[in-house]
Amino acid sequence: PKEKAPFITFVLGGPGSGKGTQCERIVETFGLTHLSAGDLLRREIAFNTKNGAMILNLIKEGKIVPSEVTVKLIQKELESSDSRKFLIDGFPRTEENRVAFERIIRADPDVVLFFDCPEEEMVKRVLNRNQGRVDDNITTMKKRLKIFEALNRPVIDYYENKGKLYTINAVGTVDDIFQQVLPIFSSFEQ
Ligand code: UP5
Ligand code: MG
Repeated sequence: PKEKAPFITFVLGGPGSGKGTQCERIVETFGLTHLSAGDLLRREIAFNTKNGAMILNLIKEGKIVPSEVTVKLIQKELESSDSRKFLIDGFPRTEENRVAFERIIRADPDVVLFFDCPEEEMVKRVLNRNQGRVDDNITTMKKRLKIFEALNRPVIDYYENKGKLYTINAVGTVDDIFQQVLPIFSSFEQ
């Protein structure tokens, strides 16, 4: 008999909306395995793999890495993990990403979280982060916001129409925001 499909959550939201921060809280409380697409891509840059330089150039411009590359990195993590519950953070960013995931991984998300945050708040958070990310500067941040609005909105609308989207008001303290996230995962625990 075929193994039961994994429980997959996509975590969406603009740059600096708090995806990574909330994922850490979800991991602590519910034990899901966190896969950040951005972190997987930055790891390729750090290890100077064959796609590293190309990825760096795209991230500096806030542009989207080819779906094939990102999906393959996610696939490797899914397949090498013993976990059956995953948080996929910062992916899919485009309709093309979404379709590539469905084609290559042959799975659909069970839950899609959307951290809804005003642009001025996202800009403030990103510019205050100070962790040396090559894309945390005002010029790149403006590009990231533009690309988010243009390309991620259709993905959000797609999951809204499928009834899988949970929109979270991403303004407030980390705790306030997590209080909105808690009941979503509680409802999926048996
Ligand atoms: N912070 C968090 N919560 C806060 C709160 N409630 N109040 C005040 N401050 C709060 O948070 C950002 C900052 O805000 C942190 O300093 C945090 O302490 C503080 P974080 O949780 O890091 O937000 P997050 O949404 O994860 O922001 P991030 O910058 O990681 O989002 P992006 O979506 O921009 O970054 P990502 O790493 O996903 O992608 C980077 C780039 O990689 C993309 O621009 C793109 O070029 C490329 N990419 C692809 O091409 N394809 C992919 O599939 C994924 C990425
Ligand atoms: Mg992040």
